[in-house]
Amino acid sequence: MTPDFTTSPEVQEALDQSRPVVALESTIITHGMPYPQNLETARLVEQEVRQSGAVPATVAVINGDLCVGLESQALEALAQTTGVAKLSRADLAVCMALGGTGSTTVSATMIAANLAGIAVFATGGIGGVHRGAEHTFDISADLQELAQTPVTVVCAGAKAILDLPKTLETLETLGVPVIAYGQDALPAFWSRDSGLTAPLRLDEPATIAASHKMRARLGLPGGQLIANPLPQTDEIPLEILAPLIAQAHSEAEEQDITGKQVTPFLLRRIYELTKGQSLAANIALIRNNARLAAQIAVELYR
Ligand code: PSU
Ligand code: MN
Repeated sequence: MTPDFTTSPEVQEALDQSRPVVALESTIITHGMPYPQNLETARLVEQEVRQSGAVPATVAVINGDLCVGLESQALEALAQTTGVAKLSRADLAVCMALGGTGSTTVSATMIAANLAGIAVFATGGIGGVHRGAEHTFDISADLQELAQTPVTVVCAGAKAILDLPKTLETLETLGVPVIAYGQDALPAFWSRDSGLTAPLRLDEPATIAASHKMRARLGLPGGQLIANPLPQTDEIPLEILAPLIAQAHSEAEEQDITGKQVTPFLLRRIYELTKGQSLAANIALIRNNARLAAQIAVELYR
């Protein structure tokens, strides 16, 4: 049985020629940012990957097709469509079987990347253990995926809307290496320092690539999580964010926001409460992650 996915001509050519490719997710486009900044950012991110010597492969399900690499028009249509499904491991196959359209979260993008033979993936922030998870059991499927799918995921740390200590503990239990890039502290998405020390630190794309290969040689099934601090000029210090995050959380609770809606709701409220500053930081960090992911992919093929 052939794997059920479609690669764009550009991505297929790169894979055929063993040239570096970086997978990109699409939930950040449909659920993480407003239009038109989402489309502009998606294009800038693809450009960053190209400028650093790799080919970008944005992943989404379009009319039942699992697309690895989106052509410009498909990307534009996805960015403008509202009410698109947000797909994780659990609902990817149902969406495809019904011929539906959906954006892929970190978990579903990792599945697609692995199917296509893409080893590196850049995103903004991963999902994790939500605050209050001891009551809600809200733990992102992204964590399980990192435990079982061998893709190196570059993010800016976990979002400060999550419970970061519980997220780290869970990743340790699952055997996922959490590697801060170029510093000891675990970055927290909009801030460079979460106040927690990352379990691991690497300073070079080459060593990140080497440890990716070493995991494969050991037969370890899961991926690596690279936490790349955003550029200093774009960061929002935790002291400023903390009260806004607390406010967004109590609003989510009051309004009974649950399940898949939680993350998009919190991101949208923080965007509003920071008067757009969180979006500027989000754009800067995803571009920064795309560059590092491309550098790692280049090293993997060297
Ligand atoms: N980071 C962002 N915006 C997003 C996400 C991450 O800046 O929209 C998405 C990612 O696709 C991630 C998902 O996989 O949120 C996690 O959702 P949940 O917490 O429902 O598992
Ligand atoms: Mn959740």
